[in-house]
Amino acid sequence: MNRRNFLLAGAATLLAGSRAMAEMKMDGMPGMGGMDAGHDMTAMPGRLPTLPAGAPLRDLPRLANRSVESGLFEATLTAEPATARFAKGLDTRILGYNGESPGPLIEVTEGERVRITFANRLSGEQSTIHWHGVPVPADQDGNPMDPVAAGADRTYAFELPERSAGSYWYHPHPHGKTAEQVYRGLAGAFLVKPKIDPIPAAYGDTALFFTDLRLAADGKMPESTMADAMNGRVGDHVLVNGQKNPVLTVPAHARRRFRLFNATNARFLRLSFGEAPMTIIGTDGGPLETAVLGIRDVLLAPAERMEVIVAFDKPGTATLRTLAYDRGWMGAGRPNDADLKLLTVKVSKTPAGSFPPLPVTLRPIADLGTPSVSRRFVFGESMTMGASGMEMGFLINGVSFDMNRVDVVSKAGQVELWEIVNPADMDHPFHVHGTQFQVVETERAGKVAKPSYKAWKDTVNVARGETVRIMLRQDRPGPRMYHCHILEHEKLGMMGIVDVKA
Ligand SMILES: [Cu+2]
Repeated sequence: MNRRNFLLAGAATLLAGSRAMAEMKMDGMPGMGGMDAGHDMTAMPGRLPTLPAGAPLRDLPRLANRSVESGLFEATLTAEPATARFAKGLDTRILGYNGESPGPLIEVTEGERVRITFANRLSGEQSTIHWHGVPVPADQDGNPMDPVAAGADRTYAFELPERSAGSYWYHPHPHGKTAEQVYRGLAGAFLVKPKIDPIPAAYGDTALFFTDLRLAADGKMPESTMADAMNGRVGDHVLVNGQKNPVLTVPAHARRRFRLFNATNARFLRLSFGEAPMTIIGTDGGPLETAVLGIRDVLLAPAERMEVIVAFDKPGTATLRTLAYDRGWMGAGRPNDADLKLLTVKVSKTPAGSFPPLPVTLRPIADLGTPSVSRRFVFGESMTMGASGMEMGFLINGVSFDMNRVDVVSKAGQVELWEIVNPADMDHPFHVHGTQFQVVETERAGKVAKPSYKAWKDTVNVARGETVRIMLRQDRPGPRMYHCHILEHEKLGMMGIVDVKA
């Protein structure tokens, strides 16, 4: 899919709100032949590889700190082709950080300085590292405008502010190649620990990093199809820490802390531990003010994170599984997203030691005050005939991303109200670089709903037909990206630049 062709193709046919028409057109269109190749399970019965399940849940490998200086974290991340074995007897070529996918977990503490040298050893492709959600200066944030050429190195350096503890992640963000580099394996967890953790250590601290793998019969990751371009690439296997449905064993009455990361390109994960209730303690930007108890399921759109405590009171098996969620799908081949078993928790009969209660308050979350500027961002989807057949475009305020265009000029320290409007056919998770925001309200069919708790977030799902209003403030100058985190939509234009002036 070539965005330039799309732009040259002339006036786009705006199809927002006319899904039926889109589906009709997709059916007999030239250039649509490969739409579901390698993806539709029913088309090739028994031929796609099965992945072994049931191994003990592994901890993510950790990125070692090579610095001897206290308060400094120093390491190298090398992006390079690697080989993984997901299915028995089949080697899969992937992209890894330091040979691993997911990449090594980075664990640092608020107040520390970070110096990570990125070595780009991808063949012939530029890349960057974007520190998703981490408060870093604009020129250290791996924007597409600051590419690292194949074969080159660059060092990212930043200092983690006090009270920046949270569950963040890192992934490439080069122009036009983000989606492919991520689905081929480049993504990792970035934990910023608080100096004093309000969550009792007895709860543990387990990262569950979700990725979405598609394997062809020969063990290769197939190229993306037209359906992937439209809907985002959804795989056939949702993996946890690179494993299919691994097993975690806990004692009876255990309380466990999980950090959930949706690092998939386009998979919406509505997650439940079944009978075991969840308590939400944190979101994208770190801890909530107070824990939210008695939660049965949570929706994590692509790029969102959440921290939860799960109570395992019943001996037996508790399964982390997906529940149905309709995120809007164009054309045929809508994947099954319900009842995928992601993690099996075996709860033994032997009771654990005691679990101290959660503190009543976790931390204060300040109000941002009254906004002095309001802005409106409207998502759009378009379809045009180009030289190579039908081409999709994804737009914000009617335009496709242009690296050389500033879409919004803002001012450091200014409180703004952003209204994100989605009249289109699919949900679009909206992400802003450089800051955390608070969701003010969500509007659907004239009905306004306030969020049930206050939280810092860097990604919010804007469901089709919805308007989401967020309040934010950028504290540091420089250009920042905002975009849909279905990475194929980002690639096809659903991104803009806000230039923050000092
Ligand atoms: Cu999108």
